[in-house]
Amino acid sequence: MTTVTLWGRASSANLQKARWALEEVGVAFDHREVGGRFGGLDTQQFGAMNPNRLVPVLQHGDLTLWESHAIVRYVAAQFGGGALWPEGPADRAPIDQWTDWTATTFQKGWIALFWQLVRTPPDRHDKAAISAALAETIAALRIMDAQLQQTDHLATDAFSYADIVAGVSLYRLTTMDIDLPDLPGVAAWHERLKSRPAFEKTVCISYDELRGRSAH
Ligand SMILES: N[C@@H](CCC(=O)N[C@@H](CS)C(=O)NCC(=O)O)C(=O)O
Repeated sequence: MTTVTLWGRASSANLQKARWALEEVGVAFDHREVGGRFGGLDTQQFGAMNPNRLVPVLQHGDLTLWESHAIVRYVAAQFGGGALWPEGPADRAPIDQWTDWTATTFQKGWIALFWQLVRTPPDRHDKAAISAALAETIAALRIMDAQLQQTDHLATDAFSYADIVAGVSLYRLTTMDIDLPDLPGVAAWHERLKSRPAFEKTVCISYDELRGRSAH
């Protein structure tokens, strides 16, 4: 069988999406930790794989792929057998919709919040930026909550790759020092995701190594 190699440190939220998807579909893969404290993104070899010098990168045979959502979609299409991304256009569309929304809207707030609260050293915390990012995150979570009060998972009742790309936020959002409003739909979804071994294994990971590391 053609080898699958996943490049990127386990503490990266974007790497976690790819790793979670690979674990869900049960394909064997070689995980090489690079980036952050591991370094290795400035080599010629890595630059040839991803000119952005960011993780994750996935290799499968002759294919080398970067951008976490494209990787997750490839894993779903290649190995998922319809489990993470069904075949029909109308079934796929809401999954793609929530995934694009995560990329363009949800992530903007929650990742900014994580950078402000965890990755920026406390003496450089910007209170205005923190409250703006928190407000943006809560506004997005309320949109998700309204949906999740109607469906068991983000796009439909069934688990899909949209749950992966958005769900990697949950461990961090619930362990950072922030006050979130009551979001019963999101809370029930979080409980459902916690029952998936791949979520526990790939997402519920300490991010202590990132504290105060605003450089990369
Ligand atoms: N849009 C890209 C963003 C990738 C990205 O920002 N990766 C970060 C980690 S989450 C990275 O490689 N940072 C440099 C490092 O870890 O050293 C994706 O979704 O894959």
